[in-house]
Amino acid sequence: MQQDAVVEAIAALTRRALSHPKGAPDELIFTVQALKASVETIPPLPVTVAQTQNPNQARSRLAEELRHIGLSPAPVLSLLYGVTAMRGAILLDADTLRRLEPDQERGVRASCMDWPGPRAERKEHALEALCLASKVAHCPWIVGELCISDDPDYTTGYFASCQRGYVRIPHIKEPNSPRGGRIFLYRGRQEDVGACIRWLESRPILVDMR
Ligand code: PML
Ligand code: MG
Repeated sequence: MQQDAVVEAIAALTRRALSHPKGAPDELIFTVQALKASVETIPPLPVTVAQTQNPNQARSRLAEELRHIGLSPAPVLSLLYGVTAMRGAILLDADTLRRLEPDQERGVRASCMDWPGPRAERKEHALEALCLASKVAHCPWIVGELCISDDPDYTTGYFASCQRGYVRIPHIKEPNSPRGGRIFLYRGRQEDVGACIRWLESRPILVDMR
């Protein structure tokens, strides 16, 4: 039964990758691992929707969210709006503004999270992002996350943190823009960066979306 579910999940992911709006993939890589740690179940972040009508308003809203968590927006936003084509997120020290990813081309990929229940065949941007953002906000060293989708035709982004919840931000970029990426804001000791990255990449989390 579980084996059938693994086969079906890989088939569904393959179909999805082959019909991605960014075109045909160069390669598909799947990793199937037995879990070593127990799975933690967490609630999703509460969702609100900003009333932004265009990219300027969206950028101002992101700035406002950064100020709420005590950060100066300009350097964080210029980094976010400069990102294209990273597989993972930028891990940014919220206090020193130093980038902490060991490989800056790849970034840090939040992974190993899911929600129980059926899945649509095509990418469900908002649900998948809420699942990821809920895991990331739950990470002990992360104080906030900013996201612009790198899918050219998807123009809703978000800011997320435990304090502010999941704030959807419509019209964050112009349609057909290749721009997009994520920033995870880190607060902690330099010697804990490795533990934070392992937590984001491999701690198994279920987000109870019901
Ligand atoms: C939303 O609709 O709530 C934001 C979704 C962001 C999707 C990011 C991505 O493409 O991975
Ligand atoms: Mg993407």
